[in-house]
Amino acid sequence: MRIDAEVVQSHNDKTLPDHRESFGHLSRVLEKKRLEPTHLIQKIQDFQIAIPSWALGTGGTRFGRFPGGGEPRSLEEKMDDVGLLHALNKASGAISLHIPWDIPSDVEAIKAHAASHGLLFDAVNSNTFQDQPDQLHSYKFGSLCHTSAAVRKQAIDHNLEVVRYGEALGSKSLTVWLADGSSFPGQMNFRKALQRTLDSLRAIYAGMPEDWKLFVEYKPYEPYFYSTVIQDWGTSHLLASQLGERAFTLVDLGHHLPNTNIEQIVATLMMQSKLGGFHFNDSKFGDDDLTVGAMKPYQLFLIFNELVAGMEDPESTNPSPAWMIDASHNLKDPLEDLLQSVEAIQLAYAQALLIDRVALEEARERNDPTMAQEILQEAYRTDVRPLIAEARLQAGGALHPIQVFRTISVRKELIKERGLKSLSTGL
Ligand SMILES: [Mn+2]
Repeated sequence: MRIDAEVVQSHNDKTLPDHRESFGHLSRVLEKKRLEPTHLIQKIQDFQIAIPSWALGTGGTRFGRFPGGGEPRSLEEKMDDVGLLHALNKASGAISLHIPWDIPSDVEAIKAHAASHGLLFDAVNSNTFQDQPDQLHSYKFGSLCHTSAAVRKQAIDHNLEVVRYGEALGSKSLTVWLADGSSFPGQMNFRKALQRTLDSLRAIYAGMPEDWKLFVEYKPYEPYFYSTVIQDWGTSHLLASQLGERAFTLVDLGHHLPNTNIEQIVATLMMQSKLGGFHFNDSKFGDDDLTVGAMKPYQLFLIFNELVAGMEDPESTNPSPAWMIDASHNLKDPLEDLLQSVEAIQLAYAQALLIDRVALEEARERNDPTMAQEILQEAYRTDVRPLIAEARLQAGGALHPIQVFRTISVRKELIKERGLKSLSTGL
């Protein structure tokens, strides 16, 4: 299924007068703050967020999975789904693949298919947290950290194979998330496990093309419950620093213990030019992988405050981070959830662009916490939804993506095409 531009246009026409009114009002508010709407719209349009191939089907919990029907059955159909999102929001112009779930059988055909949707290939992801049916050695007790050199070699070779697939498709980075860890005190030699992980990552890093980046993800617990080899941003940063200048830390919003100050981590990593990528989601308790902005939109704004500060710093040498969603959808339609997530990211980004940074810095220098809070909340409490809608409208997207998605019955069409029982590969 594809959504024609004319269909989007005709839906936009119905709500255009209301939109014009609210955007006109917001434009006047912004201009009073000496902010140029056209400039903001350009920035919002340039901000593309990659959709992970594993989030297009219904995710599960460890207790069950309740598929909603019409899930993509192949890599082509996964790209079709991202194409649907991009046709509606014009902000999902990239897909992040996971190997072995997304091995391209015909590279040229896959590339042409992506191009027909206007999609690029973002970071590729390896998988050493599960055993595949044809696999010689098991990852039950770890992959890159394993005590056995043969297991480590298998995991390294898998990562290099993922790089080769990514290279063929035009991807420029590899994200490594390791489940490696232990569930019982005494089970693992922490020092040896970390050293072996570093050595394995060195072999992967050495096998990447020269223009590739390596993103090292971290997570404090799960699937193991006592220790994780790359447990936090400090460990990830340590590994990335020892690997070299094309290795970076990747921040996943769900990979922190409760109440962690993630915005401070972002600031520190950008200061060190080591923030490589971002996995957006939201959480209440742990790695809940909920819709972005569903739980803690103010935290998301504060994170974007640091991201924008880092990106706008003329002295910063941090490369532009790779933006990705990493979520799992158990209750909602995955595509609707992704539309909501992308919009939440755009809203937080736009609000962070409104912050009066000169005044904020002055307030900080004179130790004025009241005014610093006023400045941040002035930006946060501005309703920028018409601005995001206008950015979509000008790019040829929908004023109200979810409304269009429902009105033209996208899910029903997908079920008709793919069947009610179709299951997507992925988490
Ligand atoms: Mn992640």
